[in-house]
Amino acid sequence: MRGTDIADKALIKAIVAETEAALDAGASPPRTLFEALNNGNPGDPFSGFRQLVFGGFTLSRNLEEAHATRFTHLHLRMENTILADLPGALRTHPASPKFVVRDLTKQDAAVNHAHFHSAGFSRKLGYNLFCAGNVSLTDGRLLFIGGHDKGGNNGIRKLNIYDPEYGEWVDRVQAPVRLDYADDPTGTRPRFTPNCVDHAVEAGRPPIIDPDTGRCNPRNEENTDPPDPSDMTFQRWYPTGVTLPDGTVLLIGGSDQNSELIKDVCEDAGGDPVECDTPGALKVDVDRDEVNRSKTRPPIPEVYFPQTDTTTPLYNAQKHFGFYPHCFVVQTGDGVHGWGVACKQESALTDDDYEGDIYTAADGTMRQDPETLSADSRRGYSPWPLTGRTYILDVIGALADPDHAVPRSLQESDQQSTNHWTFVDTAESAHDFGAETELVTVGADGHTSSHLVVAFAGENGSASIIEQIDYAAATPTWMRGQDFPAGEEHDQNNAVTLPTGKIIVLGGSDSRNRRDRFGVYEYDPATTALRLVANEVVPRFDHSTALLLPDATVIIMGGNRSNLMPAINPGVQDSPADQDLRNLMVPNWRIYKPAYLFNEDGTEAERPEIEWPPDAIGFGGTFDIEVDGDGDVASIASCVIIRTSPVTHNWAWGNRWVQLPCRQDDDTVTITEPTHRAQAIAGDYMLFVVNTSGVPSEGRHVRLGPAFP
Ligand SMILES: [Cu+2]
Repeated sequence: MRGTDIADKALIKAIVAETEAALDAGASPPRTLFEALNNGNPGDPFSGFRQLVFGGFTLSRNLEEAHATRFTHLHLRMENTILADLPGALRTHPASPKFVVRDLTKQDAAVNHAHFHSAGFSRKLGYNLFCAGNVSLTDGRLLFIGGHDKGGNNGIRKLNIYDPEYGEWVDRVQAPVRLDYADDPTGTRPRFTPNCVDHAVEAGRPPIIDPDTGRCNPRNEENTDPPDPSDMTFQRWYPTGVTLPDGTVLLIGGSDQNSELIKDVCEDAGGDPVECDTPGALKVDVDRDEVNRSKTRPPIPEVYFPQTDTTTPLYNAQKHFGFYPHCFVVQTGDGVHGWGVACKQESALTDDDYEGDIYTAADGTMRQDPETLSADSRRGYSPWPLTGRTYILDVIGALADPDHAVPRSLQESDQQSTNHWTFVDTAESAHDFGAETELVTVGADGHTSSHLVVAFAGENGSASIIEQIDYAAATPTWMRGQDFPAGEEHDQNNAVTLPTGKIIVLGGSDSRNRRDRFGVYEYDPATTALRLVANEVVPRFDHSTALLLPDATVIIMGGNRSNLMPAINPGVQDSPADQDLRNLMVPNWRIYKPAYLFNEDGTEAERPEIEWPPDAIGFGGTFDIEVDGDGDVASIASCVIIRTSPVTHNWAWGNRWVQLPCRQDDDTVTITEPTHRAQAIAGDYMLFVVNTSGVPSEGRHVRLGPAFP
């Protein structure tokens, strides 16, 4: 959630106007909107905008970096959580379409502005979804798992749900710090607020008020993440969600931090270090060692039940994963209960590491051993090395155990806390922060003939290798595909499975050497060959997103905004002139049109057309569609359904490609529905047919269900 989601827009406008006036007057103004909004008195926790909105905690600079540019005013009308109507939102200026970011003007932005709608706080969202888990439920609603409400690795317990049918977020309790802000946006009233007291009375506990400010103490999680019945037991940032064949959702992994352990670092007016409770002391930083030591990874999975809006932990199925463990529902048997969840990226901790005081899972006050941390630290916010070790979790078995919700700590050697996982194989790399995608093929006999998961490079391990595994094989084993070329190391990339079953990999970076990746690659899981098919011009890595659109093109969006303009001198700190150039950055989307949309002479290929698709399809039967087009164009070679689900952080969460058996009789194509609920998870899908020349139709929406047998 950006400040504009929850703050008084008039206040931001005033600050921006002041900044622009200062720029016009040739003064030395704050360089960025971020600075303009944060130039309050550092000794006064409520003098800056950031403190007002986020309760005194900082967010990382590059995520908020935006300049008071010509786009600012258009921006201000919009919340950070938006709904875009396609294709209007993709429209470019008809008289002068532009393809270079720095040429764009306010007029270009105005062409499609009306097709973007605020969908954040004004639609009842009350929490920060920054790096939450993202999945679609079987009824088409979107589930956002956890998120972030401060700095560091702090997670939240919230499960926020967006209902596209009503265009609204499901009711959740409002945070006392947000209520404080709404009462007094500028923090100028006498320093007392009733919100903490009211909330505490409701919850039957003493109010938690910051003695210095008289406001709700923003470091206390009761004030930033107040309890809701749907909450997870554990706070999570970067957790994974997996929608299961029965419509429930597995919640796993993620990060948290005990912010009450964080100590401020203060100086006096002369710049000398002093205790922070000294009169006149200025807060200059926080104690970084304490911050690192307070980072945790909840090893306990949970299950969310949408029908009751409740969650239960699985203390009997613990495993220590990284950020966003990549997990997929796989079939393990023939019956309705014959499925499990395959997860990779187990941490490299050993049994010895679990002894002592790494964490006490039972009460949630987990704390990393400082020696383990310093020895294994790879990067500031994700300090554990990860592995390619891959397991399948029997969720039904874990839930059936009456002890599953009884708190207990994780000990690797304690069978009671680590049950229900079956080891599969070890991939060479963990492929964390590498793209990963899955392809299921249903055979003519209704059985799964292959269930491929393909992993594209990533951070822990080699940043060049592609690996794939077939969960339909008798003994699923990771095997190597073609590597990315030398000098093209990849992480933070995006992968999109096309209707043809080939995978487009684009964006990404070599984050170890800070080099952006511009190649667009096509990977064929049938041959494991990789080839370069296009070159991008806009760098996209962390937080970028790529998604298949219904017209069978690929949209690529976002990315850390300070990187939308390439570094002028890679590896060198920006000069003021470079910074000015980078300040021209604007958020932009681009479309990749795969070669199947064109004939060899560059003209547009004629495409088969699906007519009369059903609204809903089920399991175990067949359904008919009509296909329009002449001759070869309408000769259908394959039929696929692709689940539509959120995409973020190099991962197409449950965005599953499923090829179904189909046969053609003139214009009618009869398609066999999936047999098992683990072959295709219930929910919204795009239905495509691909002709014998490899040209796909446009996708048509079908709803697969019901989730429950
Ligand atoms: Cu993130």
